[in-house]
Amino acid sequence: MTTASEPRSPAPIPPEVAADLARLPRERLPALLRRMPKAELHIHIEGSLEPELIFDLARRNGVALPYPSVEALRAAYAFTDLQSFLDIYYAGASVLLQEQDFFDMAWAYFEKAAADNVVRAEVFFDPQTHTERGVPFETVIRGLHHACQRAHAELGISAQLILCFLRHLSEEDAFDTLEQALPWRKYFIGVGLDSSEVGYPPEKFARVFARCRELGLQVVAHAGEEGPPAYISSALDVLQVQRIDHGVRCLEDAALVQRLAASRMPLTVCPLSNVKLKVFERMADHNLPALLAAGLCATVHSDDPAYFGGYLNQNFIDTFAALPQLGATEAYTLARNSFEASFADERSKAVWTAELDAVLHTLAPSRAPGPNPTQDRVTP
Ligand code: ES4
Ligand code: ZN
Repeated sequence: MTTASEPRSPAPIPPEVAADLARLPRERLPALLRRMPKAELHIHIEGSLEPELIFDLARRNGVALPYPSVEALRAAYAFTDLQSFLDIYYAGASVLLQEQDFFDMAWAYFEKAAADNVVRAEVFFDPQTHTERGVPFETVIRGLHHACQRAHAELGISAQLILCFLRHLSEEDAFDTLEQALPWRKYFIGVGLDSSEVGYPPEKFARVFARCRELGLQVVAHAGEEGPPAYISSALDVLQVQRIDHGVRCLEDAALVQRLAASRMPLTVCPLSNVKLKVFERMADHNLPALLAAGLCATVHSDDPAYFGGYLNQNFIDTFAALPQLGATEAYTLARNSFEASFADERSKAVWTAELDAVLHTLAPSRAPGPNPTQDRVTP
């Protein structure tokens, strides 16, 4: 049996892959980033709601918006911290009322994900944002599930849902949400913890997460985005999570870094989000290179792409453009880490890894021809 404390190592990079990585010229790095198959493990589906769709749904549902136009709404996306974003994010979600609305939102996301070569998506949703407004849980999950099914059938994306509890609400409220979700147990693979972090430590949700683990659900939690490294430690110790969402503040605690690296605990890092919410002032200040250099299983994701300036490929492109320490080996490692960190079955992971290796091989210039015996032969 595997335990969380058992040391684990990353799969080594095979020599043929290492040779392709070494030959890839820097100018082909953007093509590699775009064309790599990858897993999206940190996307809030409500954060994929584009202003145009917010306005369409408001019109369709007769909801009044406090902004006169798409442009005015977009202009309000100037955040100073996590809370300033969440206020606008929850307001945007208020246009979602019918099952079709949830389907339309998720389908629009999956079309974008397919264009970014996402082969696996583990999608967060926030039921309490909707049930609090009187939208039945069933309406939310039916619409999202239908979009996941269609994403698999029509786009070849393996898509699953993860239910997030809002940490600014009570544990009792989370238990109540879990109760409403259980008839739909087959429609989601796990639970997460999101919303305002500072002042709402993981300990608050110890009992509901214990219940979720008993039910066989996968468990993840946001920690160490704005909150201190101690929140990462308690997400591990108290909630016994299998991934940390964000986790970038772990570098403030060397012993924690050791622990995360030794256990290959994934950190689902969202670079554009971190810059927009001022976790880092500029992309050039992001600690992703340091996380990778420390041997951590970091991955790159998009968080709330409609609000933070781009989807998955944009996160990769902007991050690598601003951080010259990141090259082809880091790109490959991030894609591999995304499969390793996903909750998909091992067979699917092996298929995606082989596809990744094939994309890299196509982009790497072919080897210089070796000595050819027929050419060396002296013809009379
Ligand atoms: C979130 Cl960036 C972020 N952090 C915490 N909770 C969230 N919910 C949606 N986006
Ligand atoms: Zn998030």
